[in-house]
Amino acid sequence: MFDSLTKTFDGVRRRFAGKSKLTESNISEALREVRIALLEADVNFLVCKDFITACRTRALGSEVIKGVSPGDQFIKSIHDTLVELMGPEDPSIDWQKDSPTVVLMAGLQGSGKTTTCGKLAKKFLAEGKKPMLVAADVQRPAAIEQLKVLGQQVGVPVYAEPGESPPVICRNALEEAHTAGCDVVILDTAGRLHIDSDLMKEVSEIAKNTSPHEIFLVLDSNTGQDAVNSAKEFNETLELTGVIMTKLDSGNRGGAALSVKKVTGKPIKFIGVGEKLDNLAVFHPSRMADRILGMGDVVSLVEKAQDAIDEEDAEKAAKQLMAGTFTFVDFLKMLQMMKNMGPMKDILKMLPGMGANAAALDNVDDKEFYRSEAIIQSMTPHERVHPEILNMSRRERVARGSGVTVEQVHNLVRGFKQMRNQMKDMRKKGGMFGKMMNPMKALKKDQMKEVEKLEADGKSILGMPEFKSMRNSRGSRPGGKKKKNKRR
Ligand SMILES: Nc1nc2c(ncn2[C@@H]2O[C@H](COP(=O)(O)OP(=O)(O)O)[C@@H](O)[C@H]2O)c(=O)[nH]1
Ligand SMILES: [Mg+2]
Repeated sequence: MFDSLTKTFDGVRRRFAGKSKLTESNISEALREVRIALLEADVNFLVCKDFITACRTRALGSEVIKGVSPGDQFIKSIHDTLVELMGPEDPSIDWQKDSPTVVLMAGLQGSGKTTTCGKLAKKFLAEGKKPMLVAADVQRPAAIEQLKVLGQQVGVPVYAEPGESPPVICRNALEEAHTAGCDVVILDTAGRLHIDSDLMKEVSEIAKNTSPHEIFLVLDSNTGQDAVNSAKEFNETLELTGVIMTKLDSGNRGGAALSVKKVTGKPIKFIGVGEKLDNLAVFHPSRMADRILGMGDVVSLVEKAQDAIDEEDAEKAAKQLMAGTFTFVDFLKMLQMMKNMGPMKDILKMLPGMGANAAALDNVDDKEFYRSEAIIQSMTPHERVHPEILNMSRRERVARGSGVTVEQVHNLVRGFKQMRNQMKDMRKKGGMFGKMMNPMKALKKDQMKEVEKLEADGKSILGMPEFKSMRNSRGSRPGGKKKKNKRR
């Protein structure tokens, strides 16, 4: 959906590689690119203008956070501005206690009204409500049939009265709902290809006859500016209570999702993410912003990492790992830091590109971490620092002490040694360890290149970008720590 926007943001982030801080001029440059991308994604130009201004203010005013690079900081500003623009989150429904709750669905033809009626009925049913669907689109006989099929699939009654006018049908349906004991009535109205006065008259009359508690405008997110313009017109005629954006699973002009709240002042309540009946989701502005920025949940991951990991510890552990002086003492510390970040598979899922492998990630077992921890804790302090002395009888003792098999102790020691041996490789690629230690940093290939360049110039001692930015943020001199960690 947001492919081109996502690409731009990625490029903008790279653009900051090598810059030591956010300045008025590099922010302006980056924002110029963002503006073009937003307009191309069909974001309303007034919305775009305000957005850029808000981003600039936020980026300029953002505090320098230790260990966070200017590019990340800029993206975080964009993220927060996006959330502000699209939010707040509001999936509430004005449920009635004594009479059926009436939900009116309005929108252009083909926007997804009928489908969304079915989806809502399914959702409400699952929440313990008794929904009724009402076929108030009498323009096309097929429309009534379509709703009936959906009603059957969901298992809810569909009220239809062929030959009657929609406002009358809807009023009669409310009475029928009373009698049938239904507590939520969803009115599926007709749409035109374009807004015309007949359509508006009909839908306002339905509203007058039924006093809906919710009036949802259904918008096809692929129609970009048109969606926003029609939203404006519907909003002027009807007392909209919310918007449902459909087809967010397809197309690439997602700009409407960014503009509609600002233009109408009405929240996006739900989103349609497919043709199936359960492809309806609550709209989360923050998740949407993550998606637009194309970073999985990397923003929250960074926040999480910053809370959980003591940077000094992380830096020290990783330095030792690089220098080959990494011991089980450090390994234990690392396991504990990772544990603080939450379940491993949740962490991994947040990394860009990992979400798609969610099923595979379910096999990641946190017990493994606890087991490793127990094994290390059963080692003597001397063994932890000198793993090479772990002979068979020592391993047997450790196994007994930690309640595992000797085989499991072997595995841990083997894994630990492999990890040390793979250092050279990690040094080149940033590696998984780097990602754990400081996820966002390790993902930035451009920064890696830059570090490699520095190294080639003899200016950097550590191959992982996170140290560079950490060091920079502390103001220490590049190259000042060369060969500090000598082999013992
Ligand atoms: N991919 C996708 N298709 C959708 C979504 N919602 C509706 N559609 C499709 O859009 C078309 C028009 O939907 P319909 O409910 O008949 O629109 P209406 O004219 O407003 O009632 C149908 O082919 C639906 O299957 C969605 O969220 N994603
Ligand atoms: Mg329809």
